[in-house]
Amino acid sequence: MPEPAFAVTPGWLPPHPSPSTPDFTVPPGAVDAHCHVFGPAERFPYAAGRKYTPADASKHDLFALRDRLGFTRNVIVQATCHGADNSALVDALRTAGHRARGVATVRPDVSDEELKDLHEAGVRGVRFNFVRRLVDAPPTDELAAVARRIAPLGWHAVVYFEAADLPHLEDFFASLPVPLVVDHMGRPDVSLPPGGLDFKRFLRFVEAGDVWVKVSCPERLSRTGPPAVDGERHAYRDVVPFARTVVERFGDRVLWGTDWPHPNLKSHMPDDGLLVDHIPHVAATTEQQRLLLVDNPLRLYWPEEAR
Ligand code: 0GY
Repeated sequence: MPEPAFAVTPGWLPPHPSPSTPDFTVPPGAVDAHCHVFGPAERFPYAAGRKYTPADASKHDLFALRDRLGFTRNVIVQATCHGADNSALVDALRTAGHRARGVATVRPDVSDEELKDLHEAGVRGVRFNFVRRLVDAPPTDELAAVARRIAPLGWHAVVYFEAADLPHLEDFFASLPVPLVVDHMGRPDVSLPPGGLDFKRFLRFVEAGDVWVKVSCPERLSRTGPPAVDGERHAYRDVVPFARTVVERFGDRVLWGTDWPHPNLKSHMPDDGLLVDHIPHVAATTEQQRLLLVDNPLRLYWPEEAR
């Protein structure tokens, strides 16, 4: 085959080869409430219309990371590169049994039978992704139709959007008949003050509805990045005031996740151990940590076990 006449940039970086052991010990029963499985492509091909191609990231590697970081359970979230084919997700859920729940992508014409199968596999929500670099979002009336289908199952909608899009989406979100879970704090611009108008608007939105927030992905939001000094384990410090504000105001509606294997990250591949050491900076008390990592995800994903 002739060499291409241009440099081919891979659409992926592989996950960190050897995440460090965190200093912070997560409480017993902790849930990593935002992570993914990808492929393997030869068994679970990526969607034809995807906007990036990730490195394969298997269920076995995810469960090994769970154990290494001290977590007990996972919430596995369907990412755009698998489109609305939830086979890799369902396969991982079936292997994990009660130790994982899932968030799927479905179309409005999904059959009752398919929804029942997804529920039995452990799916408890759908994801609506509005991030333009990732997906051409379906029209909101289609998404509203999906929400009406899943409401009777007691599921929720995980929503992923950029901060600048919240003003256009807020009325639509308020009209949905299901609880909402916002990915990555609605992606605030952390170079702006946490007390500024944009983040205040986000906090008002959370305050007003049945809205939960993942205080996740400092590695995507940070402008300062991981520590420049070797051995320094307090990373992504510019994100802390935002996450801390959310945890302090909405302690019983926050979740945390690694986002492993960190799809579509082009800047650097985070050390998952360092991400865990970020947690006590955003949830400072043991009570906040227990809510964030155990009680809240159990209420949403394992309500039969929640206290
Ligand atoms: C994340 C973040 C990203 C990717 C996706 O569905 C996806 O492809 O959500 C991103 O690129 O910001 O939560 O996985």
